[in-house]
Amino acid sequence: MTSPIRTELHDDVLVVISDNPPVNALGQAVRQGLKDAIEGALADDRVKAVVIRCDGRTFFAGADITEFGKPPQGPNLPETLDAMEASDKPVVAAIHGTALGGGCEVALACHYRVAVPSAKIGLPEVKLGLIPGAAGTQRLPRLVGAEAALPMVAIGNPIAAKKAQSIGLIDELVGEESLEADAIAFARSKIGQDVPRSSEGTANQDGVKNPDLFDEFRAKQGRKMRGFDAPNAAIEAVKAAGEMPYADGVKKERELFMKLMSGTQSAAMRHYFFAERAANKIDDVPADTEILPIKKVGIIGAGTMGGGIAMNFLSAGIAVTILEMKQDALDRGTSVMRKNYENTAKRGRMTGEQVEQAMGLLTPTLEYDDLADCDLVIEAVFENMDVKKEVFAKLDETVKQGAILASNTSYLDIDEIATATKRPGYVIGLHFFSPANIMKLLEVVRGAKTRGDVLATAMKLSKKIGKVAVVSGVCPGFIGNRMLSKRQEQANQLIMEGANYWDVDDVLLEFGFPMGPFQMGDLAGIDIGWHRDPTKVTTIREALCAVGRFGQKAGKGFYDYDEARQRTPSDEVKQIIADFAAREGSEQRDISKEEIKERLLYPMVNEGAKILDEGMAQRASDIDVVWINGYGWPLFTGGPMFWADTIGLSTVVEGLEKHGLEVSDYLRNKAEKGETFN
Ligand code: T1G
Repeated sequence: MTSPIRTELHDDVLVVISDNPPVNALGQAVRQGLKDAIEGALADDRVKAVVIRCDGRTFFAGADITEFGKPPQGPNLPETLDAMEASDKPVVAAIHGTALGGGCEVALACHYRVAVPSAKIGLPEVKLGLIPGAAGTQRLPRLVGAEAALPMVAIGNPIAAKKAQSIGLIDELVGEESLEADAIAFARSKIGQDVPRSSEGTANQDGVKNPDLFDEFRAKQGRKMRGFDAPNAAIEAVKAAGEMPYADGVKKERELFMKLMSGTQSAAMRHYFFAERAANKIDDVPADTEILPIKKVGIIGAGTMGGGIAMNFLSAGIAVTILEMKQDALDRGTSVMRKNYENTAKRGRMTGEQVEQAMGLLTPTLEYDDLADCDLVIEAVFENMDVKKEVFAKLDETVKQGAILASNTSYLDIDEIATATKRPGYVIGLHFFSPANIMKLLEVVRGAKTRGDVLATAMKLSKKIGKVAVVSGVCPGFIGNRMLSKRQEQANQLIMEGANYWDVDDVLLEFGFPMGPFQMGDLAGIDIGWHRDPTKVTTIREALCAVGRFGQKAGKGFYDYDEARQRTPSDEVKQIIADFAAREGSEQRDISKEEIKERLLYPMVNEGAKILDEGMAQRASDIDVVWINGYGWPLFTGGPMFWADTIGLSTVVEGLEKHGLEVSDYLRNKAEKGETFN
C-alpha cells in the first residue's frame, strides 16, 4: 500500500508531505510514513533542513479518532516527535487549514512554525473528553506561557494564525498561495543556526511566578466545565509543566490522558463527534443529490420565533423578506432583531458594520406578493392547523414553482399541512428551537412526499446557517418534544406521589442538565396558556396561578426568588401540591432520588426506542444529537440512547418494570439479545 507520506528534496531542504484525505488524520500509516521520512532526513547529509506540510484542505487535524478504543498500533507519535525535535537540522511546520490536536503537537515539536493567515491552530482534545497525548500540554506552555496555554488546552477552541503569532506559537505568516515556497525559504534561512526547542522553553514561568493563575482560571470557567473531567485534567497538566522537569511532565500528561481515554466521558464525547457528522447524512438520499439554490428566504411572522429564524439567514448573508399582518407587529419584530444584533455587537461578537450588513439584507413587508420570488419560505405563525393550512394555501398560490415551503411547527402534522398545497413534495418541517438565532438544533421534518433534493437542500442549508440538523419523521412532537413529554409526565406524577419538586430538579442538575422541569417552568412562566380563572383549578400549575405564583417574573412560582433570582423551595407550594394530590386521591410517600432519576430518564429512552422502531429517526445517534443540542442533555454522557447503552438496556428494562412503566418491544428485544442502540 502506498504511504500517505511522500518527500520531495528541494536542493538542501526536504519537504515531507502528507496526503491523507479528508483531514490528514494521524493514522497508523501517516505515523509510520512520518517516522520513516524524519529518520531518512536526519540520516541524509544532503538534507540541511526539513519542511513538513500537508496536501488537501488542512494540515494534520489530529490523531485518527476512529483508532481510539482499538488496540494501539505503532509507531507512537511522541517518539517520532522527540526524534524530530532533537535534530540539529531546522524542522519547519508549514500550516494551512486547521492544525489540531496531534497536528498542533507535530507543529510544536518542529523548531519553527509558519502559517497562512487563514489557518487555525488548537488543541481541541477536551471536546473529545481527552487532553493532548503527545506532549502538547508540556511543549505549549513552555513556548507561549501557562496563561496563554490554559484556554487552548482546557477549553479547546482553536485560534487564528494571527493570534497564534502574537503569542509566539507561529513564527511567521506567509502567503496564502505560496505556503511551500515561503516555508522552504524560511527553513533555508535557519540552516546553521541553533534550533529552538519548545520542550526547553521557559515561557511557562508565568505560572510558577503566579500559581493562582490556575485556580482563577478554574473559577472563571467553572460553569462551562461543570461535570466534565477533561478540563480539570488539562489544567493539572499545564500546571505540571511549571512544577516538573519536561520528562516528568510528559509522564504526568500520559497518566492523565490514559485515565480519560479509558473513561466513559471520552467514549461518550467521541460518540457525539461522529454522531453529529452522521446526522447530516440521509440514508436514502444519495450524497450527490442536486442542491437547490437558496438566495432569498421568506419568513411568515415576525414574532420571537420568526425574528430569530430570520437572523440565522441574515447572519449567513442570505436576503430575507419578513411578512406580518399589521404594521405595528412588523415594526416591533424588526426592531427586536436590530436590538438583538446590537446587543451581540455590544458584547464584541459582531462589528457595527456587520450589524448593518445583516439588517441591510432584511425586507419587511405586509404583502404576500413580495414573497413570490423566494427560494424558501418558512412559516412561523400561531400553532393552529387551520391557520397553517390557510397560510400554505396562500403560499402555494403566490410563491414561484420549485420554491420550498417550510413550517416551523413544533408538533403539527406536516403531511396534513402539505395537503393545503399542490406541491407536497416541496413541503418540509424546519423546527427551530427558541431562541432560534442561538439554539443549534434544527429538526428537519420529512413529510411522506418530501422530495430528496428538498431534504438534501435543507440539510446543506442548515450547516450554512450554523445549525446541527437532524431528520425526523412526522409524529406528534417529532423526536425531541415527543421524548420530553414522557419526562414531563413523570415529573408531574412524581410530585403528585410525594416527591419533592426540588429533588426532581436536583436529580437532573446532578445528572448534568442545565436545569430541571420546575425551574424551567418558572423561567418560561407558569401562566403560559392559563385561562386566568383562579377558581378553576384542574392542575398543579393552575393551583399556583390561582395564588399568583406565575414564576420568576412574579418573584415566585414553584420556587421563591430573591433579587439575585436565587431560588428557594417553598413550603406553601409543597402544601399546595399535597392538597391537590389529596383532592385527586393520590397518596403521597417519600420517594428516593434514585427512583426519581429512573422514572424521569428511562421512559425517555423507551420513547426513543419507539421512535427508532417506527423509523421516525434514522439512527439512535440522531436522537442523541437532538437531545444534546436542543434539550441540554449532558454531552459527557453521549445523549439518552448512548447513555442507555452505557448503563445497559436490561438495566433500563428492569427499572421500567420496577416502576410499572411501559417497555416497548423494540427495547425489550434489544435488551434480551444483549444488543445496544448505537
Ligand atoms: N480522525 C478521524 N476522522 C476525522 C477526524 C479525525 N481527527 N477529523 C475529521 N474526521 C472526519 C470526519 O468524521 C468526517 O468524516 C470528515 O473527516 C470531515 O470532517 C494525540 C489524542 C478538522 C475542523 O478533535 O474538528 O489528536 O463524515 O465533517 O466540518 O493529542 O473535522 O465525511 O465520513 O468535521 O470541515 C484532535 C476533529 C483529535 C479535530 C474539519 N482533533 N476534527 O471540519 O469536516 S485527538 C480533533 C474536526 C488528538 C492527540 C490527540 C473537524 C475539522 P465523514 P468534518 P469540517
